Parts: sequence; structure tokens; C-alpha cells
Amino acid sequence: MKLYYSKGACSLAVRILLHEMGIPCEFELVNLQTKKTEKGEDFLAINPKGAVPTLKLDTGEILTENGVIQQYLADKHHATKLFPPNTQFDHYQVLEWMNYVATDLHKNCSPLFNPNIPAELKEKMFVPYLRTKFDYVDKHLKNRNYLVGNSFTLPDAYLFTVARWLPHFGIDRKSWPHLSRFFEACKEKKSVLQALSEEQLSAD
Ligand SMILES: N[C@@H](CCC(=O)N[C@@H](CS)C(=O)NCC(=O)O)C(=O)O
Repeated sequence: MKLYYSKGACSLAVRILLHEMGIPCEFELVNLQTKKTEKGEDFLAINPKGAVPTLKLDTGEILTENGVIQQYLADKHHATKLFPPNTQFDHYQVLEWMNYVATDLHKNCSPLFNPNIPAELKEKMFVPYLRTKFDYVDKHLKNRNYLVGNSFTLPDAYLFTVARWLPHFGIDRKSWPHLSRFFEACKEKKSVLQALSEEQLSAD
């Protein structure tokens, strides 16, 4: 199995989860600008959407979309702590948070990465909107350690990955005390430390 990734991108969540589950995997870096992999492959021929994470199974089949890759890995490896079975309500809470992180947090970060959007517009429009999305997360984390139940589940890896980007947008994570506590707790996890070190990233 191979994970196509880009340094510090949302594919980091999948790498963290692979380590949480102890799944051996090969990793291949993708240049998202040129759409070439580090081995010189045409990434668009592998995933025409040109986005990471992209998972290549041992059968050669390709799976894309972060949340779907996460569910596939957890189901395949019976990781019921990370993704409770669908007979339990927390299964749907995991999916609810995965969707929120993908669509409300991750996708509202995208304009802030865009060098063609003027800084003033980012400050006036996109940053305040993103802040309201994190306000909700911070309130939710007030009396809990993780997003669902009281242990680390799939969307926690994704939330850690997206929250890690905040300083790059000039947003101080400390303005959300409960999110900060969550982030610090994730930084202690072996799977997170391993993933960060493999991508030669600092936590912040
Ligand atoms: N819908 C995709 C979006 C993934 C995504 O936005 N990936 C970013 C990196 S964080 C990317 O590869 N962007 C490059 C591009 O879309 O050209 C998913 O959920 O996996």
C-alpha cells in the first residue's frame, strides 16, 4: 500500500492514523504545483483530481478523499476504537466530526493558502469566518479531551492536522484554550510524533 502525500498537507491525518493502527505503508511525496511525484510519475494519471491524500492499494486500486480513506483503513483493520461500529451512535458522531473538519475547517483554510487572494481580503473576510468555525470546536472541547467520547478517534487526527496550519495564517491557536489543550495532548502521541518526524515537520 502506498500513500501519496504532500508535506504538512491534510494527508498528514492519514499518516497519523496509519501509525495509530500500526499499518505498514509506503509514502510517496507529491509536488502539488507540478503534479509530479518524487519518483517522477504523473500524479494526475494516478489521481485525476490532483489532490492528496491518495491511497494506492496492493491490488493497484486507487482510493481518494481523506474521510473515505480514513474509514476504509479503520474498517479494514477493525480499528473500532478509532471508528466505532455502526451499531453505536458514536459511529455517526465520528462521521459528523469528520465532515465538519473537512468542509467547515479544512475547506475554509484553502483561501488562506491562496497567494492570489489579497492579504486584506483574507484578514477582513476569510480569517474571521474561519475563527467562528474554530469557536465552535473550542466550545465543544470545553469538557472533553477529544472530539468524540473520551478517546482519540479518526477526526482527531484530521483536526490536529488542520489546527497545525493556524500559525501559518497568523492565527494564534492559544486564543482557543480548549483547542490548545487538545493540540498539546495530540503532540504527545507516538503516532503524531512519528508522522511529524517522517515529514520533517515541527508541531507548530
Ligand atoms: N476532497 C479532497 C480534498 C483534499 C485536498 O484539498 N488536498 C489538498 C492538500 S491539503 C491538495 O491536494 N490540494 C491540491 C489541489 O487540489 O490541487 C479530500 O477530502 O481528500
